[in-house]
Amino acid sequence: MNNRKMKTNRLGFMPAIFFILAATACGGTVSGGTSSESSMSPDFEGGVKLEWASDRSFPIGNKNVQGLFNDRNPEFNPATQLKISKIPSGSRIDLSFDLYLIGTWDSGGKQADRWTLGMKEGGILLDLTTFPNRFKDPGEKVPDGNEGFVRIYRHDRAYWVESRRVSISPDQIRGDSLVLVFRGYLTGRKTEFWAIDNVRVTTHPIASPR
Ligand SMILES: [Ca+2]
Ligand SMILES: [Ca+2]
Repeated sequence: MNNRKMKTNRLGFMPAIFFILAATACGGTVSGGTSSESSMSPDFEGGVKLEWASDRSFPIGNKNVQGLFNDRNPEFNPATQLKISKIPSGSRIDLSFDLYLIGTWDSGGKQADRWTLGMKEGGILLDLTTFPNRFKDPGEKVPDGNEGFVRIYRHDRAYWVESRRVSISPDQIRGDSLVLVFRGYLTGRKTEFWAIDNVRVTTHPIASPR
């Protein structure tokens, strides 16, 4: 019953979100300055081309973030991928993004969760097992240090945001493209979710050793 309600709600607001994103993407492409604000839009930064596998978004605060994700709940995507192509030979890639951790993520214990950023070809760049989701009470009703709340399944879920940064060295890049996989491993089907925003990719040419 709850599931059915959720689906109806999501279909109701999705067209409006797509319109906003389309407008953002167009504006960004023309100006070249604002497109990186949205992690949804195909983007060009530092000469590289970015393509996202997922185009789902969700409103959090005054932003549309990419998500929500949950690998235990078929109503949500379990992961997303970012393909970076046209990478200049011998470049180092720096990637930064905001990770939204929503609900009652657990840092250890029987309900422990995990979040990883890896390369599709192999290799984990970021492996998170501790999360900022803290509560002042054992019943996890009073969050501590959260950024705000998101309404999901008729519950206001607290969320925390972590800014993360990784560097990918030239020897980790084969050819001129790379596929990054963002993935969470959750125990909570309706209590734990994640999303990403403000994804920035910059390339730094490194002189080849000789
Ligand atoms: Ca939990
Ligand atoms: Ca958990």
